[in-house]
Amino acid sequence: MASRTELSSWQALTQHTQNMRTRKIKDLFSEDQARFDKFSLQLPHFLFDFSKNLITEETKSLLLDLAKETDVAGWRDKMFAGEHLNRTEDRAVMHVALRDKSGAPIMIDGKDMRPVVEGELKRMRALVEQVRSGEWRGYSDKAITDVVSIGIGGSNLGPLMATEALKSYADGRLNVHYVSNVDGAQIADVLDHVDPETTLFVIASKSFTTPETTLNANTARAWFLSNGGSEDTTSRHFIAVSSNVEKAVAFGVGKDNIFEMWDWVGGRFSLWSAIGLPIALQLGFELFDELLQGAFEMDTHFREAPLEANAPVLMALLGVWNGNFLGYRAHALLAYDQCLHRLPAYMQQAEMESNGKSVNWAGEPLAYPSCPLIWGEVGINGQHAFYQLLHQGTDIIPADFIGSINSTQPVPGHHDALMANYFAQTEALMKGISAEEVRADLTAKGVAPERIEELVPHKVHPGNRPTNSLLLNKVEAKSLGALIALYEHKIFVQGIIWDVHSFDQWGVELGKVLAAGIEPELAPDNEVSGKHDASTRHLIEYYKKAKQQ
Ligand code: G6Q
Repeated sequence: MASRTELSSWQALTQHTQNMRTRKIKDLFSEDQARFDKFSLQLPHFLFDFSKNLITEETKSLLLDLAKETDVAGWRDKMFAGEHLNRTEDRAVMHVALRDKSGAPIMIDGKDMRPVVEGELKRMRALVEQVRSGEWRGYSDKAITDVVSIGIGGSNLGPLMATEALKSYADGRLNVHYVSNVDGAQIADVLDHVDPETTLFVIASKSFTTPETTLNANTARAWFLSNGGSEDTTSRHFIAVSSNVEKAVAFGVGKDNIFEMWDWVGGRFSLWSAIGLPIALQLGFELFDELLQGAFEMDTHFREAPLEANAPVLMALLGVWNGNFLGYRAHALLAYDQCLHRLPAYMQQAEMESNGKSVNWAGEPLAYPSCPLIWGEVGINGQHAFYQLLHQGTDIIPADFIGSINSTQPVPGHHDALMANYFAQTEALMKGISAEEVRADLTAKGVAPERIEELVPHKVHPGNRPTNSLLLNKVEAKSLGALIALYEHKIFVQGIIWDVHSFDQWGVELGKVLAAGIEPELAPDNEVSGKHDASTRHLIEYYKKAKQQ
């Protein structure tokens, strides 16, 4: 297949970039009073404004040509039809099936999976109700008060992000804690704050072979057994979510306590499955179901809206425009809502693990960059930290600004103060401050002319820095579901355009095996392998020696 760079739409965009490089976004606004209407979309739970990008109607039309030439719509339909788009692992990519409320059959590998998916949701509901109502009892017949979710990566980031985002809706019936790091400090801290008699552990691991999770799960079980628990009562305190039932049983979780997930759900797309149990336990099943409902609404939009009014498609194309044609190699996610404080970490994984690839479907090196560096923070904190670089640094970093009209926890005077910054920053990043404006300002302040000339270059803000604004009505289960699904589909579309396999993660698999080889070498009596490079060998030896002193 021809490289993407040989497509006529790609070449037309390359050509078009030459004209656009000299343009200023702020001038595009002065030239077209209808710009906001042309470049924004009203979606069920939020407004998506992309007018502060360096684009014209011609840019949009050329980008849509690229989407058509790469057959984004055709590939989208193949994903929804259950084709094996995860080619290197030979699997379907069907996280959308987990939230499909249409009632239609969900065909995967020739089988209707709807009864299976709904059956598992039913089991989740039953468990959540039992635990939250107090019917589920611990070994000393007390009701559960705390849930400790043990899992890492895709089995942690989604549920953690969502429980943080929605915690203002929790009734406080259960406290949910997360353990992901193999650093014992994390599990030790959590175990210090829970009571073995009233704690339910959820071991979340699709493979059930992830060393970090296995070690944490073993530590949790040992702690349980040495604090009043027994083998006979383990089933009241340990449940598992996995596609590897055999391994979960071998660990000691009873079959009835194992919730299934399937190989057609990628880890980073799995919060909609039983991996989302901690979310449901904290919020109740109804709210978890609303999360699914919100995602389903976005799935429907992605499937049905024409490409020119399709939010995930447009968002993906804007990312391609900024990254591949304008050459901006990083993208920031800035959440102006405290409850979304884990969203950047979640999206870092979703985007970079999916599209951080350097060969195409045919296995050939890409002739263009794929996923940019994705990073971010809670916006207002970032303003007092790294926004300096966003405004005046040598790199231009496009950003998504995510804010809400209504706060989940209104405190008089706070929300408008927060949102004033949300609005101000995108305006400032676009407009910048010219030398003339700096001069006029300093002159009005009575600064001496020589001093003014000294200061001008330092106070100029070049502007022309692109941003998207996502304005939610409020962070609620449905809007959060829709927001996450928006990004999931953006990732899908970008993967198609970049011609990369978005649904495998061989770079993560490598990490899973490497440490296993080194760990035995850390034991005092064991040799450090001569196969290591000199740096790694010296570091290991230094560590071992220092530890023994
Ligand atoms: C996600 C990745 C990765 C995975 C973790 C945990 O897409 O594959 O982050 O989720 O490595 O894997 P397990 O769920 O198998 O423990």
